[in-house]
Amino acid sequence: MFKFAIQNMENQDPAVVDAIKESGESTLEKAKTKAKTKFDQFVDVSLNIAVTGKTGSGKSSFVNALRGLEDEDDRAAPTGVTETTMEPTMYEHPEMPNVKIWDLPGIGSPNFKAKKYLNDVNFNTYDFFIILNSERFMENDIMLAKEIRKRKKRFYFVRSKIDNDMSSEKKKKGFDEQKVLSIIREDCQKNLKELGDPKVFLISSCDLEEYDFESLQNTLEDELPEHKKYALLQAWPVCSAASLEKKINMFKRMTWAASLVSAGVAVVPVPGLSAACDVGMVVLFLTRCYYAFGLDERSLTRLSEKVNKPHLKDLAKSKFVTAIREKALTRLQASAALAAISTVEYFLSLLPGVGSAAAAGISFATTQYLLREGVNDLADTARIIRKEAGLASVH
Ligand SMILES: Nc1nc2c(ncn2[C@@H]2O[C@H](COP(=O)(O)OP(=O)(O)O)[C@@H](O)[C@H]2O)c(=O)[nH]1
Ligand SMILES: [Mg+2]
Repeated sequence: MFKFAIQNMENQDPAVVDAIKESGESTLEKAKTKAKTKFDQFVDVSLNIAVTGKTGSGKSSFVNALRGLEDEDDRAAPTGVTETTMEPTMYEHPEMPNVKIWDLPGIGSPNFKAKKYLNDVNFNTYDFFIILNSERFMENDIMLAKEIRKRKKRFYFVRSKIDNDMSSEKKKKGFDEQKVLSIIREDCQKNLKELGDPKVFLISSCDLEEYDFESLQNTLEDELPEHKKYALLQAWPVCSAASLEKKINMFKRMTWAASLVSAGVAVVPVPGLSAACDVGMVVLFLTRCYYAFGLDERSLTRLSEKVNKPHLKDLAKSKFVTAIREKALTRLQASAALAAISTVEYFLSLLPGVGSAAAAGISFATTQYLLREGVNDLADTARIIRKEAGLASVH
C-alpha cells in the first residue's frame, strides 16, 4: 500500500515515468536496479582481445590501430621488430582500461604446437582471437583455429596489409579494386575450407575506413554477449559513418540508465525536486561519449593530418566538447566514476538557469536533459567533422 503511494507520487514526474518506460520495468525500484547493472557493465565490463599470427603479419600494427594510436606513439606496441618472447604483451585501450588488447607471440616456427601455444599464452584470458596473416593462411593458422574451436572460443581470420596489395596492383592495366579484393579473399579462403569456410576480413591497419574493418566490427558485435558489446562499441575506432551512428545510438539508448544512476530519485517526495544528482556520473558518461566519437585532441589531430585539413579541430568547439575538453577526465578518473567538484560546477553552468549552487539538488528532468543534450551535441559535432573531413556520411 505504502509502496504504491510512493510510486504514484514519483510517477507524477514525466521525466521519471519516461525513464521507467525506457527501462522496460514496471516500477521505479526495478528500473533503478536494472539501471545500476547496465551502467556498471557499460562503464566497466572487461574485454580482452587476443591478436595472433605469424611474425611480421602485422599484429603489433593492428593492436595500435585498435587503440587508435600511430605506430610512432610512445604508448604504441613496437612494430617491425622480431618477437623474442613467448609472453603475450598486454596493451590497455588509452581511454578505457577495461578494454585490453593482447599482442601474442608469433606462430611462425616449423614445429609450432597449437595446444602448447594456447596454454603458454593463458588461453582463458581472452574473449576472442584475431588470427592475422599478410599472405594466405597456412598450416599453423589452421591448427591454431582448430584448437581454439575445440576449446569453445571464437576466432576471426584477418588478412592484413591490403593497402600494400592495392598499391602494387594499381600499377597494372585495367585495375579493378573489387576484383583484386575478391581474388585475395578467394585465395585466403581456399585453405580454410576444412574449417567450414569461415569469413576472411581484409584490412589495412593504416586505413580503417577502407575494406573490411567495419564488417569485422559488425561481426564481432553480432557474436559478442550483450554486455561485452558495450565495451567493443565504445573502444572500437570510428571507421565509417555507420559505425559512428551505432555508437551514437548506443549512447542514446543508455541515457535512461545513466540518468537513473546519476539522479537520486528514490527519495524524491516532490516531483521536479530531486535529491543529490551525482553529476560525476553525468560527466563520466559524456566523457566516454566524447572519446568514443573521436572528439578528443589526439583523434582529431590524427584525422586532420590524415586528410590534410588542419582546420578540422576548429569545428570541435561546441558547448559540450569545450566543457569536456576543459575538464577532461583522465583515464583513471574516467573509470573511477569520480569527478572533481569543479567539473560538476562547470557542467551545470552549461544549463540555462542553473547555478553551480544547485549542484546538490538538480531535478531528475534536468539530469536527463543534460545527458540527452550532451549526447546530441557531441553526435552532431562528430557528424560535422566527418563531413568536413570528406569522409563518407549517412544520409
Ligand atoms: N602497409 C602496411 N604495412 C603494415 C600493415 N600492418 C603492418 N605493417 C608493417 O609490417 C611490418 C610488420 O608489422 P608488425 O606489426 O611489426 O608485425 P608483427 O611481427 O606481427 O607484430 C611493419 O613494418 C609494419 O609497419 C598494414 O596494414 N599496411
Ligand atoms: Mg610485433
